[in-house]
Amino acid sequence: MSSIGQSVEKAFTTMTSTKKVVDLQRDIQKPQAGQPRLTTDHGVKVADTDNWLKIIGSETETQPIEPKSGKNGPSLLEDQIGREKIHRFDHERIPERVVHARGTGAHGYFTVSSDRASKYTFAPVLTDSSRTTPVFVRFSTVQGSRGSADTVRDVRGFAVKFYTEEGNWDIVGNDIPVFFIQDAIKFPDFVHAVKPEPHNDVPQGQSAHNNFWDFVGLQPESAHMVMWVMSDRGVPRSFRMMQGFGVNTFTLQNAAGQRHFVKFHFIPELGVHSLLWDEALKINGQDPDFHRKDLSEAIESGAYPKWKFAIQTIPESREHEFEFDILDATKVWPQESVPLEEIGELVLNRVVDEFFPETEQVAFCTSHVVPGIGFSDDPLLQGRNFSYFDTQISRLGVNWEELPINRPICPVFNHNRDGKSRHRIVKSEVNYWPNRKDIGRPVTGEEGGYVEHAQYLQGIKKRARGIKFQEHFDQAQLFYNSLSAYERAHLVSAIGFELSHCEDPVVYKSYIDVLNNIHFDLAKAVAVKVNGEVPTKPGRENNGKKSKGLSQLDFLPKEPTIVSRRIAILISDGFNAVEMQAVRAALTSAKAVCYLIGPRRNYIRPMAGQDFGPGVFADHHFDSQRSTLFDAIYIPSGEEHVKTLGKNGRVVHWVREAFGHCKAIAAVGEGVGFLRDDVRLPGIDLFAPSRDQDSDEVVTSYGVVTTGKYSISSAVTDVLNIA
Ligand code: HDD
Repeated sequence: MSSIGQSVEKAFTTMTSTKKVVDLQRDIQKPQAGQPRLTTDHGVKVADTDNWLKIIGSETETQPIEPKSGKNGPSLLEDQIGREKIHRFDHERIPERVVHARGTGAHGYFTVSSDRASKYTFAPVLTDSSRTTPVFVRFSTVQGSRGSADTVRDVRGFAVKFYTEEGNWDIVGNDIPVFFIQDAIKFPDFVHAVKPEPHNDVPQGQSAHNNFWDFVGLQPESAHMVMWVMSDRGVPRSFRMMQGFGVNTFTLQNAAGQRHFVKFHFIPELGVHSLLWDEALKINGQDPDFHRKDLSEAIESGAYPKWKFAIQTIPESREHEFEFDILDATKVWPQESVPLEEIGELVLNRVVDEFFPETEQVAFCTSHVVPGIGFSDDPLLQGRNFSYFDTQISRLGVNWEELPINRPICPVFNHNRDGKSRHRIVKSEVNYWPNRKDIGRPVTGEEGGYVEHAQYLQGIKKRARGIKFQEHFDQAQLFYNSLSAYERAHLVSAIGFELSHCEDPVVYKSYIDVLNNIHFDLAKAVAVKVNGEVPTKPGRENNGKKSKGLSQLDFLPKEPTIVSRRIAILISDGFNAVEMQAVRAALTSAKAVCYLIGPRRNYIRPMAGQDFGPGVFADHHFDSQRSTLFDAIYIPSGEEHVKTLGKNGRVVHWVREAFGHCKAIAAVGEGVGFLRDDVRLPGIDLFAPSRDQDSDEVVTSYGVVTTGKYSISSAVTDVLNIA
């Protein structure tokens, strides 16, 4: 490798290296071609991995036994090498996660950007700006199994493991700030209802079925969360373009011993964006790994996903000032009364080396907190604190925290012993406390030991929920009222789609009553679609309240950006390669990712007079990709090329479909004519030519259809102007 290459590699390694990444190196094998050679698990070199040890027989006793001509005889149980290979294979699968089975993960780091949090906590991970805390983040869907598709309508998991100097801290959150249920004891019922139905194991990766809607109809505390998941939040464009929420109420404790309730927020730098439902449905078939590929492509191209980390805090003394219970996970804390304070930044900058040992074996626990961070009496959180550790034992074994991806970067020592697959070897005569040797002594709070906040409690022991936990529709209304007109329209279509997939009239008819408690118009619109009973008056009065931070429009990036957006450039023989290169360079320098799509994956010949050797190589052909996999399209000029495009039904469909999905479509020169005459986009003025300011003469001829995703459209327009 050249010295420039080496220094680039070194810089890249340093940038993407954290203490955790270094820690993982202890367990990483980096095989080179030819080395190491094949061995068994017990280290014996293997001479033949293709043939089971067997009897190769001869036809007669006298005939010589030639391996190549001999007769195949029985395989021998004796073959310890063959047996080991099959044993290991037979046990490759571990139980998939009971929920959130499908996911993908990446490494990164967390830094503190302001000292605001020191008012609330003494945890250095949130207050020490000189620290870089390594993290591992796993994104997931909830309902589908490991092999399901990425772009289903579902909640997305957003689980973050902070490897702090004081131990691991896990935020096991979602991309939606509220939850379906209030009390952990309802979780098995909820999960059974949303998962495939028990009699036929249908459907996969969907909530569009009788049992889910039956359950949520009968459990009205879910109404608020159902609104969120049926909104565009349920179909994110990318894991990198969604928010993350800790959902539950935690607590922070400061150096003076004061306690605040806290909610955690991650806000994506690229803004919050979603797919259209039609796109999501098609991508499910076209590329079921769309989201996981998107994450690794972005990281590998250096477009590191980033989130601002913010907190909302409420002092203990104000706990009961709100009309909702601040420990109820079906409620948001409206930003108007509890503002967000930005305190840090999360960056993902390294893909995993191997999926199973890292992404599949990573295991999170809400109970994993570090000094300065604690729990609240949120009944959902209390149950979660039991459930996660328990599930890791059945999935990974009791020593799961010794696995490389899960082990902390700080020293670990205690008197826990034995169990399946114990790795650590402790050389000591004592494994209990107190002991005569003073080994494994507990640590005081002053020395950094975890000390629970002392809390005064009085009450009766009872199976019940607090009084404010009885209200279920106020915030469902708040959410619906806060959406823009197009977001509401999408919500109506989504619920309409789902309820239409429920065959039992009891289910879809009764859910209309729930909707009518949220909004009269919503209930009527859905009822008409799904053959429900159209209500004649609202189920309850609308509170008319709105809040910021609920509509996705509140999370557009500060400046329009096309960073990491996928742009398809449609070309065929005779295209203007010089112009294409200029536009592509401008798009690429704005950090978009361009793909050339042509009639074949091979060299495509430019127009006469342009010397590009054998041509320009197309990354894909028109049939191997679909418009749904891209954010924008650009069609260069070139008479012959445009004629060919116009005769190709697939290409015409490409552009019409992209237009239908409100994508930016840019064309130059004859490309504009193609849009006008062959694609025939309705109602669009394709002639927005630039005019010379003095002479008013047309100086360029390009058309940009700016119908939808503003960030792409405006940026593409800018870029074309530059080009
Ligand atoms: Fe959970 C996994 C998020 C309620 C029990 N949950 C899991 C994951 C996420 C969440 C992101 C995947 C973690 C990973 O990537 O490995 N869960 C939530 C949120 C909840 C929530 C945001 C509500 C605030 N969960 C919840 C309850 C219970 C569980 C109430 C049980 C009482 N969750 C589990 C689990 C899982 C899990 C069964 C399956 C795999 C795992 O834990 O590690 O224990």
